[in-house]
Amino acid sequence: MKTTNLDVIIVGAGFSGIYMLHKCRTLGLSGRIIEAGTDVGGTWYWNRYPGARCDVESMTYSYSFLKDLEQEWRWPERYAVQSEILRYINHVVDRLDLRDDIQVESRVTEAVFDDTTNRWAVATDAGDRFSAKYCIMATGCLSTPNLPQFKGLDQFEGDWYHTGFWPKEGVDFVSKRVGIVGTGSTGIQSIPIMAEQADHLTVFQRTPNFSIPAWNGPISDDADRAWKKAYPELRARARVSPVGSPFESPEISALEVSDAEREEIFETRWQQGAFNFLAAFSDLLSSKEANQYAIDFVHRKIRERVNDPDIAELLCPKDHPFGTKRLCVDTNYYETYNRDNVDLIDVRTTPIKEIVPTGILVGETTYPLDVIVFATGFDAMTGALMNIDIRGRGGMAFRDKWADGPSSYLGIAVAGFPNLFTVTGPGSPSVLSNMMVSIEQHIDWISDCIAHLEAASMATIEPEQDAEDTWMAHVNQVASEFLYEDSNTWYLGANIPGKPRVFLPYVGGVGHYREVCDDVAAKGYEGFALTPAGGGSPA
Ligand code: NA7
Repeated sequence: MKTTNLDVIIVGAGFSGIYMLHKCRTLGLSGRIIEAGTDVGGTWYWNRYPGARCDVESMTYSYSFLKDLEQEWRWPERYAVQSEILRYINHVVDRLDLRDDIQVESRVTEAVFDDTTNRWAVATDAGDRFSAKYCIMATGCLSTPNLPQFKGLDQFEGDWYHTGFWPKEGVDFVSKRVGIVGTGSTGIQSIPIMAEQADHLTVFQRTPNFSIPAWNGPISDDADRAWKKAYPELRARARVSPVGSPFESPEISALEVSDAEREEIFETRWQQGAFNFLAAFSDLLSSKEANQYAIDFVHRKIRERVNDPDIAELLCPKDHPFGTKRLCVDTNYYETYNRDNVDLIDVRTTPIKEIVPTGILVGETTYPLDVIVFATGFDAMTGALMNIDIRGRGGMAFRDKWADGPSSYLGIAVAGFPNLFTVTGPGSPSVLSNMMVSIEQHIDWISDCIAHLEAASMATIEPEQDAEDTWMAHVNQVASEFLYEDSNTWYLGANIPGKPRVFLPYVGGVGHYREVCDDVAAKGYEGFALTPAGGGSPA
C-alpha cells in the first residue's frame, strides 16, 4: 500500500488545523490536513442546528494574523451565525490557497510512533497511509457528540438528530411535534427557533442552566470602523487577558460593595449581555458568597421573563454555582416558555425511561413526537483523541496513559509521545477562553517549536515526565481555588458515564499561560527532552 511522506500531518480542518497548515507553508514544510467531514470548518461544519451561533463577539472571533482580512471582512452581527463563520473559514482557505493540502472524508483511525525512524505512521478509514515527522492533533474540544444510550431509540418511528452532526440540507420542523433533550448552550440556542417552526415543542430538561441575554443585533458601520481602527490594541489586550477577551477584567469583589451598588453593577453587566455578566465582579467564580449574589440576581431575571411561576422555578438552576457550568447566552430563551406551543418536562425528578416508537416515555407518560433532537453535548476535550488509536514510544497506548484522566505538559504535548502536539488540549486554557486566541497561541508556539527543531537538526521533542506531573499538579491546584469542582459538568467529564472526574482546562488565565509557554521556549524548551537527528542521547 502506498504511503505518503510528509513533514507534518494535521488531524482536523477547523480553525486550528487550517492555521497550522498555513504555518507549514510559511516554514517551507510539507503538510496535509486529514478531515472526517466533507469540507472544512470543524465545529462550524458539524454544528448546523437551528440557532447555531458563536456566543463570543464576532469582532473578536477571527484570525488576528490576517491583518488585511481583519480590515476587509464585514461581520454583519454582534454574534455571528454558524453559516457566516463557515463562510469566513472557507474564504480563508481559498485566500491562502490551502485546499489542495486538505483531504476530506477521511477519518484518522490510528497514529503510531516508530522508535526506529522517529516518524508517525498515520492511517485513515479511507485506507490511506501517511508517514510524518510531526503529528498535530487539531481535533477540537467539542467534536465527539455524546448520544446517551436511550433504550428503544432504534424503534422510534419518527426522525431523530443530534445537534453535533446536523444534516447539511437542514430539517423541516413545520407541522411537526418536536421533542428536544438537553438544555445546555446548544439547546438554549435552538429551542426558541424550533418553537417558532414546529407545531409543538416539548423540552425535556434534566438540569436547568444559567443563561444571559446576547442582545444580538447588526453591527453598525460606525461600530465596525471603530473596531477595525482599534484592532491592534484590542487583539494585544485579549492575548494577555484572563479569558482571551479585550474587554476589561473585573477588579472589585462582590462582597466589598453595598447591596444597591452590587445590583447596579449586575444590571449594567446584564445589559451588556453574554459573558460580560461574568466580568461583573472578580470573585464570582471563587467565592460562594459572591456567587450566591449572582445566582439570586439571575433567578430574579428568570422569574421576570417567564409568565408561569411554576415553569420559572423549574428553569431556575439551584444545584450548581453560577458560571461553573459553561454559561449560556440566549435570544428569547426564557420567553419561549410563554408560548402556547411549548411544554417543559422535568426529567430530573422522573427521568426518561425509554424511547418508544411514537415518542418519549417519561415515567408512565408518553409524549408523542414526530422528531427528536438530542442536544446532549460532547465527550469534551479528550473524546476525539481517545477515539484514535495513538501509540507512542514502545507501543504505549494513549488510551492507557489517559485511562484515569488526561496528563499533559502545558496541554500541548504528552510524555512518551514525541513530536505529537495537542492543540488546545486538556491542561491548557482552551474552552475557558476565546478559542481563537488560544488556538493562535498554540499554533504559533508549535510552529516556532518545529522551526527550532528543524534549525537545530533535532529528531524529536517530548515532555519529561517530571515536568508533565508538575504541570498537572499545578492545573489541579489552580482549579481547586475556584468553584468549578462543585458542579457536574463536561469541564470535569461528568457528562459521560465512566469518564474519570478530572478538571480538564487550565483556569490560570490566557495571559499567564502564554507567559509560561513563552518562558519554556525561551529557556530552550525547559521540561522537554530533545534528541538530535542521527542518534545521540536526549538533551
Ligand atoms: P452540554 O452543555 O453538555 O448540554 C447537554 C445537555 O443535555 C444538558 O442539558 C444535559 O443535562 C442534557 N443531557 C445529557 N444526557 C441526558 C440524558 N440522558 N437525559 C436528559 N438530558 C440529558 O452540551 P451543549 O451541546 O449544549 O453545549 C456544549 C458546548 O458547546 C457549550 O458549553 C459551548 O461551549 C458550546 P445535564 O446537565 O447533564 O443534566
